[in-house]
Amino acid sequence: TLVPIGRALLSVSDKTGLLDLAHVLAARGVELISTGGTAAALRGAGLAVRDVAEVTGFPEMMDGRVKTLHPMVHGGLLALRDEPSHRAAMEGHGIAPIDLLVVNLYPFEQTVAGGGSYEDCVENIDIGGPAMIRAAAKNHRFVSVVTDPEDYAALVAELDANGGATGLAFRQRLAQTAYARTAAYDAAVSNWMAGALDLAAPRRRVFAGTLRQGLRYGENPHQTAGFYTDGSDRPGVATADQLQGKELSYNNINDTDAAFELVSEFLPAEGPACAIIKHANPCGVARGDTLIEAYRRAYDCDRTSAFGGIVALNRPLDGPTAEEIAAIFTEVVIAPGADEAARAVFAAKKNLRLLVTQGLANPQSPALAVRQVSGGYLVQDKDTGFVAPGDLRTVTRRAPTAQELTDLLFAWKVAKHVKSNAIVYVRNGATVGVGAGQMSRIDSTRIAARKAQDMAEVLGLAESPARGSVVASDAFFPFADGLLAAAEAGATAIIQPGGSMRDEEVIAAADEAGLAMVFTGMRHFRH
Ligand code: 93A
Repeated sequence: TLVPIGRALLSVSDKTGLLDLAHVLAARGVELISTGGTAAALRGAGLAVRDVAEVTGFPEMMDGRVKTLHPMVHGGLLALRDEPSHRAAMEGHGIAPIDLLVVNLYPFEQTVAGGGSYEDCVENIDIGGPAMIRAAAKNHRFVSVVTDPEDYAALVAELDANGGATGLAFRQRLAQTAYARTAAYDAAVSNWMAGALDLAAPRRRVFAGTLRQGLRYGENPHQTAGFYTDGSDRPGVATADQLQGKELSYNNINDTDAAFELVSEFLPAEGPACAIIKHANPCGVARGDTLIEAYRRAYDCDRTSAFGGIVALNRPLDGPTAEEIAAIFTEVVIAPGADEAARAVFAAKKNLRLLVTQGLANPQSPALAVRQVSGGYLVQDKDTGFVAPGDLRTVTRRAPTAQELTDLLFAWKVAKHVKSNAIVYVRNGATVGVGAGQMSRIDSTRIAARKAQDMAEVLGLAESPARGSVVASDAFFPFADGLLAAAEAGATAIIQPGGSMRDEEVIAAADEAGLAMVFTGMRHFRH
């Protein structure tokens, strides 16, 4: 199954590593064929190369749209070398076999991410490249196809190990990678078009990513896992730079995403904010006059759970805050930057992972959310719902005070990021009790109140910080009991979607208890 490489076609947009590879091939006596830009680069390095135009007998035409789409190329890639009729066709038409194809595609994803015009994006849809990749991959019994500069070293190693030939298993691996690449490429094109055309409900969508890193294991050690990017270049865990620390785990990435998406709800201009996440739920979220104050207040909400947590900040990490965070065991810190002092503090904490993003995520920017079910995928618009003060409807006799209103909106933003059923107690711009992921709303309400009581005990407070707090509920209270439990815990105001059959009963109970309650008209389930 060893196939010696006699002839190679090189056609690459990303010229990284090209010359090194070409030198190795040339030294092995491989004949090189290339398209315009690639051929020019090779000639510039003193390598002998034949133009594809000479092989096809046609010039590259139509702005390069047609260069390699020709039987002299595709026949050389697709012919079965051991099939007499194929050999006869090759001989009859003067088609020489191509044993190695090295192609990477027009930078479509980068053009989209860089905000290219519609026409620019269209022009960057590569046609000839994917056609060759798919042809070569189909014929992997004879042809090696490399689609990523990262695989050049493996190719060279394979040639070294086999005296200039490749083995079948190696070619099969390359072919599998090749189809992953063309699938991801076409998915990027289709998704860009869906976005550019602003198609409403997701229909006939496709999802494919590009491997960013293999992971040591998945949610549990007996599960394998990998981390893929979707090419969209959004600020977030998939595009962040890891400045230091151990390799991110599957759970780290999941939690870091939750932390960063949540803290991104708080505009830096409105002041520092911090979110601490455990198991994808916030165990503390707070604003502060300074970043360190925001962190301390978030930490105080649930010091026990914050241990080994993920910390997200809405402003660049500074030295004092870094010092405070480093004082307890923290898995990951993610922030839109980190100054010199902060980096110096963390340098002493070798395991602590520090991720730096290019700005915050935009919670209103549309995206698709995909989840797997057995045998399929569930696809929906990401929850970009946003409630402005003007959207609120006061339904009780008493309207919230200015301070209550600020806290209600804060609590609402946090509740959006808590798994349902979500109940969030907030006082003065900091969570004081979070009830997450319970099967009944009343349980979440009770748990949140108990967490507030725990906070009082841990911090040695005279009373539960739920006294004088406000409460957000991610969906309506189906009965008055949840609301009454919140009132009993000391909450003075409530934000919830409304819309229950028993709204009147719930409103009456709120009035009875002297609470202020506002309806958002929008719910934030998160499962
Ligand atoms: O415009 S294309 O779709 N038509 C083609 O026939 C074709 N052949 C190769 N794009 C085509 N390519 C692409 O050109 C390759 O996939 C590669 O990305 C690029 C290399 O062009 P150059 O060698 O001129 O830099």
